[in-house]
Amino acid sequence: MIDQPTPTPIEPAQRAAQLHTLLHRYAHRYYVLDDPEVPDAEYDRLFRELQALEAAHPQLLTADSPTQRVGGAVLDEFDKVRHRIPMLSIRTETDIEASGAEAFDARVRRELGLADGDPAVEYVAELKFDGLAMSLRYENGSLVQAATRGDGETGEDVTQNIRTVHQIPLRLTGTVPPVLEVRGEVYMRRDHFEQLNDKQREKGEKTYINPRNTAAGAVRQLDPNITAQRPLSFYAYGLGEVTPASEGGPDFQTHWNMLQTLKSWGFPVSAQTNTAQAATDLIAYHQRIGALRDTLPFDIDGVVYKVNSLALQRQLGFISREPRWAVAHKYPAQEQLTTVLAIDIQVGRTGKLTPVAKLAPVFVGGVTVTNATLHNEDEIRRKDVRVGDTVIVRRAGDVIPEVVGVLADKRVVGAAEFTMPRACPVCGSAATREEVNGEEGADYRCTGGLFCPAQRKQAILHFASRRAVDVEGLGDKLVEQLVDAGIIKTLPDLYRLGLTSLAGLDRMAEKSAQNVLDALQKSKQTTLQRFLFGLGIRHAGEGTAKALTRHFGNLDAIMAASLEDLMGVTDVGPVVATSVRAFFDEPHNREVVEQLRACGFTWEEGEPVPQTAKPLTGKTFVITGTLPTLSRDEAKDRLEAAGAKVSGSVSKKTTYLVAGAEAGSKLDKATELGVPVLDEAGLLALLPSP
Ligand code: I6G
Repeated sequence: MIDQPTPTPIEPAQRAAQLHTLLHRYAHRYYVLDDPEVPDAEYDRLFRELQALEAAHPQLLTADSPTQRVGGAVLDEFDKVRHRIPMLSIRTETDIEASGAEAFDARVRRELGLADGDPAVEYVAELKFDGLAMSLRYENGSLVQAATRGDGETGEDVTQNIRTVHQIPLRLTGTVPPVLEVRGEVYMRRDHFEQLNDKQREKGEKTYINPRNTAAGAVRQLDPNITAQRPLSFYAYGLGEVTPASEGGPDFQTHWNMLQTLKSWGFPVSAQTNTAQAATDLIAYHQRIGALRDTLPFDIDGVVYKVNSLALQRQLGFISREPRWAVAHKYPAQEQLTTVLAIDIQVGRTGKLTPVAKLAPVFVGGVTVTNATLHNEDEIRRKDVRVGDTVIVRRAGDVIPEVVGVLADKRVVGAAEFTMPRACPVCGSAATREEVNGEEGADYRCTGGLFCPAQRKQAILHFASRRAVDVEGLGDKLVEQLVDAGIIKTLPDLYRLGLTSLAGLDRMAEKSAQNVLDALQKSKQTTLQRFLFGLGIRHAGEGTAKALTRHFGNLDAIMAASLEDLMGVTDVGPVVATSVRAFFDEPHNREVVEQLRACGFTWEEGEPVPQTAKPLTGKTFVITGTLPTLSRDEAKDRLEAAGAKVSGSVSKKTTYLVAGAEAGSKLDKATELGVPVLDEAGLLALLPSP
């Protein structure tokens, strides 16, 4: 028998060291470079292995272990930290035009004694993230302390909290000086901020005002477990105390070179950092970043220019604690304070009521803002916005201005809580809160769909559409003209149009006008189902119109049906039934229906059709792609006539997918869910002959 060498079991300490290296590297690739090297599951597996190892051998647990990013004890207060090198502030150039950059370059050149003919000064241009300044101290490559700026001399020790920020390395890579203080900005990305606010909304809790305040609040949490739940980011832009070159520390010649080295040690450095020659390059940078500003994943309030040569920086020195070699060149503020003068309600084309704050005019995001959306009743409640309040209004890019928060301590005594009106401010019809998927939705809607001037164009176009009463040639341009010119106010006015008023419209020849009148005349011979569908009752599509027609037989019976009666109709649930009832409860709508009837609409009214068993009752079909002979509408009509339900999306409840040529994702979904797929021949085999 041959002696097999047994593999020597790896020492726990050695394995822990291996795991540290791997996990630090993977985390750096994931969080800093945004370029993951291994799947999350692999990271988690190694992480758990290290946790188990540290639990079994507590002596292996070090402060810079990748496992030490979460939680920690709740503090009573933060310890004070005296900055060995003060944390300076940076001069702000308030002139946001190109002249701001020119003035800085001119100042630098003057201070350096450069004449007009002397060479250009080289700068580094960087983003000024809207966050809070942080000083990170590393000793022998491990993070030992994180401190806020405070007054620049003394800050607060927030190490526990900062450990939870994944972009901040707990241990550095490469050869690093024994003492290294790195300065930079902790901030929150906008998408992370929105996700945090989505969670707040789901919990029905107050939303945060902006990423900057949220990041600042998270850093100053006494409970690090709370900080750990706030996704913070970091970027490095400078140095504090560093082992001097004479004692083996780095000997940087330029700011640019220093930033590249910080990057190689594991710090996130903004990819938008550039070198720049003279004022022309600075101006171009300010303009380029200004144009990009709204597409960046984080807020910036300006850019920063720094003289690149560290020798020149030393020569320039400081003035009243601000470096002469750097300046922040701002952009227009995206948030401002103003007061709420009133809360108005706007009614959209579909009847949605949107509360809008009328504001004392304020210059924000480059324009004067007087209105800001408040979205809906819940949002107003969450933010507790009241008339008279001082609010923060935000306008970024082309996004509609928004009230992001209220300064509660500035509220005037007696300011009343806002309540949504229960009547449409445009037409006086009842406004009701919608249901969405059986739950209370956030929006109120005007129920006077046919009558409400705000919904007029939409209502007319829908009524005239092909699957409703089908008025050929009545498109949106014509409806727009007719309504804007005040020729028609309500739907029945359409049927009172004369040739003269129509032919008098822009670009309307007499022949075309006559065609429209003929089409209007023709549309009056219709079916009850089409007429009912054309009324545009919310949630009542063609399927509902068909079911109601079949069940009740005539319009009067439908208009008179109680909620219970309506819910007794096949495929009519509480949402649809409530909506139909609310529609016919609104006197304005009944009036319009009566007027339309008086215009001469005719259809065969009959006795309610007894619900006989149909061959495809209870089966749900989805149609996708192009069928060889049947149009999509024909297939739908024939399926429905056979008792089937035709749905728009594939789910586990779908009985068959009918797929024609160029069937796309619906076919993939059906295959994935194991839903049987039919071609046109298969469909025809299931249908009774027409
Ligand atoms: O507050 C700051 C933001 C950005 C800075 C800064 C910076 O560079 C990109 N640089 C310095 C030197 C200082 N504050 C003091």
